[in-house]
Amino acid sequence: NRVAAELRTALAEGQLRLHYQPVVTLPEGTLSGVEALIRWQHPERGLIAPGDFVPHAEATGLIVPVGRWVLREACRQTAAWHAEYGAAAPATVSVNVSARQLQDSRFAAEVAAALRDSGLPAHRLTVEITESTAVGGGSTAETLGKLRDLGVRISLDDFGTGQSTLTLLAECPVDQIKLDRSFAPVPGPDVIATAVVQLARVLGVEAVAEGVETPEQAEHLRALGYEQAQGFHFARPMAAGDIAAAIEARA
Ligand code: G
Ligand code: G
Ligand code: MN
Ligand code: NA
Repeated sequence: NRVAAELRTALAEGQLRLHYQPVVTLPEGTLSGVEALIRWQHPERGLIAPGDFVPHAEATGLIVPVGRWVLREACRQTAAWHAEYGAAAPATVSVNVSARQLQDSRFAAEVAAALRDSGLPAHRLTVEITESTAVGGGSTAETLGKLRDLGVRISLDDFGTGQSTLTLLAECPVDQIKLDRSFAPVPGPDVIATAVVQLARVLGVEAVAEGVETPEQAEHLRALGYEQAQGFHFARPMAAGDIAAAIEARA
């Protein structure tokens, strides 16, 4: 179809971009990592958000080459920040991956190649999966095991919204849980926010609160025990150059 053809052109002609949203520590607000988020700089339609093309890419299988580009670009950029800024650079980069990518038996080898070619140490890469990604079948479980063997970190995204997340945690060890942004509002359903941070502590994994938009939400989540957060209150997703400017402003 037309979108698929245009996406192939986008890949071939370099129209895809990555923006990076800071993840910060609570309560300090220090940069602890970034999440890479794809955009499409379309020649006629301007900057297109992932929600408007990632589903097409998934449906057509183009998410496999698109995701390969995302991974390589995120690793390259993060290695470059480390070369330039050392310890002031974001410690980790998180990359969202789709079920189709994890089902591809070549995925772990592609991750290994992206790390090797960029020089980024494996522990600086976090792969974000959702519940639906992780129960995708195929060689998914095997792939996740291979990624952990490489030393890549796994984060369970949008946590708290699914149906079988607890089963999943038992079967697939992760390094981080991201509380879905629907649980950030105060007053809100903080039974879930409380349970998730306690679960993370019991499992010995990091807990990140997402979608934090106000100082009240940040303080509330910190008081519950969240040690990291992400959201418009701290910073919006931004171009790589703006991340560099933010690092330089603090240095
Ligand atoms: O920026 P926005 O809120 O429109 O993002 C919508 C969704 O797109 C999010 O759930 C995010 O995880 C997903 N997304 C962003 N970048 C990527 C990417 O590089 N690959 C995949 N598979 N999903 C992405
Ligand atoms: O599904 P995932 O968690 O990967 O989605 C990340 C998306 O959430 C990004 O597209 C980002 O733009 C969006 N996002 C980040 N911070 C906030 C926030 O504080 N509020 C809202 N509503 N969306 C946010
Ligand atoms: Mn995510
Ligand atoms: Na999320």
